[in-house]
Amino acid sequence: MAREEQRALRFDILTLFPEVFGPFLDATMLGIAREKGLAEYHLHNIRDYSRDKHHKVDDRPYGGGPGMVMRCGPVFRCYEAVREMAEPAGRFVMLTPQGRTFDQALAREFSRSDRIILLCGRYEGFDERIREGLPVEEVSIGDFVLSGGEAAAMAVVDATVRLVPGVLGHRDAAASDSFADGLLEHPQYTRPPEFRGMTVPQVLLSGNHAAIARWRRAQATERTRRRRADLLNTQTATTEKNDG
Ligand code: 6GU
Repeated sequence: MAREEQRALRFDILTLFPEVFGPFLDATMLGIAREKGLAEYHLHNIRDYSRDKHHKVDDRPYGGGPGMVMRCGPVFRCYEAVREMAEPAGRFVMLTPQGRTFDQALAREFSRSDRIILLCGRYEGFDERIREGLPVEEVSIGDFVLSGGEAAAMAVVDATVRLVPGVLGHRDAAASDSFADGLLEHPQYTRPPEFRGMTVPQVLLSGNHAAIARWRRAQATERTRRRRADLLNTQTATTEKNDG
């Protein structure tokens, strides 16, 4: 399970648009994670697994209605071929607005696994037998509709890889993130100390580390209470569960 010897976290991305991932995976943190040997990204074009003479991967829905539905054949064959390319099986995640909402806790879980296979859909949806016949976990990135799973897959890969130990430069950078402790992040400032009449809170310039820590905690709590009171309630619920 754990990557004791720091084996790379392997992503396999099943998509009709592999070309849209290139620059995203090459640039910045994700590219650095790959260079450090901490993550691998393998792109697979579902269309390559179509046996149709026109490489069709979608068709009209039985019963009528608008839009097109992703066909079973190409998705099953693509998954099965990719599954056999490496061990272990890992987790197989279907990106769909019907899934469980992705959050920091799930990102942390994913970052501890060895392998994640991501299935991106297009069109109006997947033939239901893909859900029935393959071991999918359905994941959504929020209550809105994207025209395809690719942008959602990028969000999942980014949120996951930055939690893999060794990816971020500063050892504690991920620990101080919004959501890491169930709170939004406190306000941050950098030079100059005054900009267009706006100043930096005096405590941050004081060098008093205990006072700074108290100020940040209070700011994070207040900001969370005002903007996302639901997060505070969740934290209380978790504490209560752990206590009893
Ligand atoms: Cl994972 N896919 C699509 N198509 N739309 C979404 C989504 C996923 N998450 C939120 N909206």
